[in-house]
Amino acid sequence: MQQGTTQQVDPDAIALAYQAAIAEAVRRVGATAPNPPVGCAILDAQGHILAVAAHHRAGEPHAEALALRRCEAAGVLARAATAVVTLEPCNHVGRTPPCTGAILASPIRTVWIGVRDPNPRVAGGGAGRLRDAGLDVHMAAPDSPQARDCLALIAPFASALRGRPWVTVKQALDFDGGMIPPPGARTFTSPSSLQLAHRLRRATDAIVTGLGTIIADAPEFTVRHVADHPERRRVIAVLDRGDGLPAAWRRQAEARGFRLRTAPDLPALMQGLRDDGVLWAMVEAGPRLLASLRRTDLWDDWLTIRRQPDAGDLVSVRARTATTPLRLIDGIPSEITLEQEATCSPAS
Ligand code: AOF
Ligand code: ZN
Repeated sequence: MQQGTTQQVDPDAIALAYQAAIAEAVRRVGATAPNPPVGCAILDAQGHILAVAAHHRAGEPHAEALALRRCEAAGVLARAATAVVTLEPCNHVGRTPPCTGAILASPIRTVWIGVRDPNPRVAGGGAGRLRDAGLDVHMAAPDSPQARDCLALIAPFASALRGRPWVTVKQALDFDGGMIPPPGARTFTSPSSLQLAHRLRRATDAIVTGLGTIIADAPEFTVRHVADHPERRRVIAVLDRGDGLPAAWRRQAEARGFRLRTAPDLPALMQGLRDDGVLWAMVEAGPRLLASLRRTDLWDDWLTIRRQPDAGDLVSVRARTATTPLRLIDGIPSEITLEQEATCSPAS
């Protein structure tokens, strides 16, 4: 091996590096589509973190390339020994050069990978290429919390590759189970639930709704209660069997930076979202659309915000798998009910 003996870095240092890389990637969830959010930490031979970076948006440097650039800018590139990445480094020329090349051109000799890239254009290539070049390449243990979070980070990306975006339903209920806010009120949820709803909008690439909701509420669908990603252009997909989208509302939505898409049924709508490069879509709709969606397998998690009679809201999540990206969002309860126990293994 070029750098003499490979140093074994303390497992705690690797776990901390994963944590830092995951946290950095989480900050970019909702900004990277059609690319996945990816984070990378670079360590010295003692396991100290030299730099952490995440992919910002499609067309900009990948996490590994940016982390290496930060090492260089800080004058510590010569000390770079280990890279910890949430996703297998790419081995292809896409919008940017391959990260395997950038790693091989650096002093890094050990690479820890959270999860393999499900992208068929690059799958398997990165880890293999690094191994062939003599690097020490490790995968996070499939049952580790690191692997689970790294899988959660790319769950929407992997879902889109399989054919439709990741779909999270957000439903607000009054304490008696009703969905309609009291007269005169646009919403009946507390400030903390409103913040959560806007954090979810920030993390997702599209909002799915029905024509009935547009006509009844003329919703804005913007991110207001938390800071949004700069220059983010999201999709609003409206289930509309006719041609009923009010022209004025459409104009206003487009003026707010949204791309509008309509479809006559849910499968066509999902196909359209996939064509738009949407990774993660959130459903904010009325009882009719939610009832028909509930009967399909076109959703992944169902988040309920239930107002309590004595102030405060109760947030609960039903998910189809434990690797739901919701677990990465601040304010989501750590207790997530699984719809199907069989799919709860992070390796599945
Ligand atoms: C990212 N960011 O940090 C990593 C990715 O078209 P490109 O060149 O941006 O390549 C996108 C693909 O690269 C993406 O689909 C994924 O498979 C792989 N890894 N992508 O956007 C990153 N490491
Ligand atoms: Zn890359």
